[in-house]
Amino acid sequence: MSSEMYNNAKALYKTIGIDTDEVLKKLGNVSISMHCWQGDDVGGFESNEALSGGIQATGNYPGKASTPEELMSDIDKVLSLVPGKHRINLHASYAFYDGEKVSRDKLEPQHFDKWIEFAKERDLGLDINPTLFSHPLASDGLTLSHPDENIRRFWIEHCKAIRKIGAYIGEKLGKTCLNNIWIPDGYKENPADRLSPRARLKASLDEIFSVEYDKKYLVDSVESKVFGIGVESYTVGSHEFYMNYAAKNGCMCLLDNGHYHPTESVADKIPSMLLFSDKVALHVTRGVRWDSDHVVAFNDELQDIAREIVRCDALDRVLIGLDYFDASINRIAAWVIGMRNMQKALLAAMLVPHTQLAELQNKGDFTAMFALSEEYKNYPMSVVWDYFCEINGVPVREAWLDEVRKYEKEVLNERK
Ligand code: RNT
Ligand code: ZN
Repeated sequence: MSSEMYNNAKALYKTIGIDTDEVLKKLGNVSISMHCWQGDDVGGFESNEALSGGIQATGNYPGKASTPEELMSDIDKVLSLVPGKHRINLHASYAFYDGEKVSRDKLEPQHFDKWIEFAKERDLGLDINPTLFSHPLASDGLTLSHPDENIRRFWIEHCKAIRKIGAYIGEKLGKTCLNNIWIPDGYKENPADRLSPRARLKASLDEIFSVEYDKKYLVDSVESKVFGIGVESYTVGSHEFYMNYAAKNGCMCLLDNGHYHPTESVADKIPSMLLFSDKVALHVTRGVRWDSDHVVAFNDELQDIAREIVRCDALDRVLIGLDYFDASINRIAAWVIGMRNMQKALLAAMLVPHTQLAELQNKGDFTAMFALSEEYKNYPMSVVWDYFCEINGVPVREAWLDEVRKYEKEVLNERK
């Protein structure tokens, strides 16, 4: 790409008070937590237990990673096509078992040493999630809220083990690890008692979080949901439940934008959350009808979320992670598309003079506020994006797709 194009765009943005060089520096510092589970349809390394817990990966595109080495190689491919330095989001089910069978409540830090090594070599951060699904003890759709004390205890011990592992990861990497708890618990039919399962979940969380870790190494979030497949009538861990829990107990809320009613806007929730908590975590995804986990597209919803983060000046207070799993297209491409879209949305948000628009709002000049917001949408953001890819040494525009096709031919198609 000619730097002339970039310089022209830079000059144009300067007329509305935006310094594109500064913007690119800022964008280069945003690290996104990339979910490892897009690579193998949330399979994990533990067993061949089918995916359960109200979530489903549909499709059977060839080339799925089925060993840790394959998954790591796929992640490397993705990272070579995405600008910037990022984080990898792991699930407990991606522990290295080395042939032995380790019960989830007995997982130890060393089961993640290979991931730590992987991250260290590449200067990446790591995040972690306990896995409370795809397991015989989660087969009736209840975990931390289970009325059976033994089952509930098993899952409490699992979450405790994962927090210990998260703190270890954070310390080893010298980068804070986010531990996010999501549970599938709920009922297909309207329950006779909505209170007791939530009381049990609350008691479980209290016990899990009773162990304190240095916040430099481990921070915690709790993720709500509105419904899942097979648990349509009642979700124990609802938004209100976790928002109150987080506010009272000093952990973070994690907002997954696929987990709300279709007309509810997660973008709109961000400023409210930020007024009451230091940080908020996100799972950025795309809901389509029953599925909350389609590949992230560059749509209005994504741009609204990015805009809110940027204009709240909260890039260091909003922990951005992706969460989707599509098995119907090349999985590497699915990852790259989502990561690059998230970055493009942040860039688009950074290329708008928010202070100027806010002043117009405060003056009551809604005509100008609206007119200018619409005009700014047509400024040459794509030129700035191309330049960003170029200076970060990753393929510009759709050139990344050829790399994925080559990898598919040479690597993915060779897999059984
Ligand atoms: C499920 C939640 C949860 C999972 C991952 C695999 O609805 O979004 O975050 O997608 O933990
Ligand atoms: Zn999620």
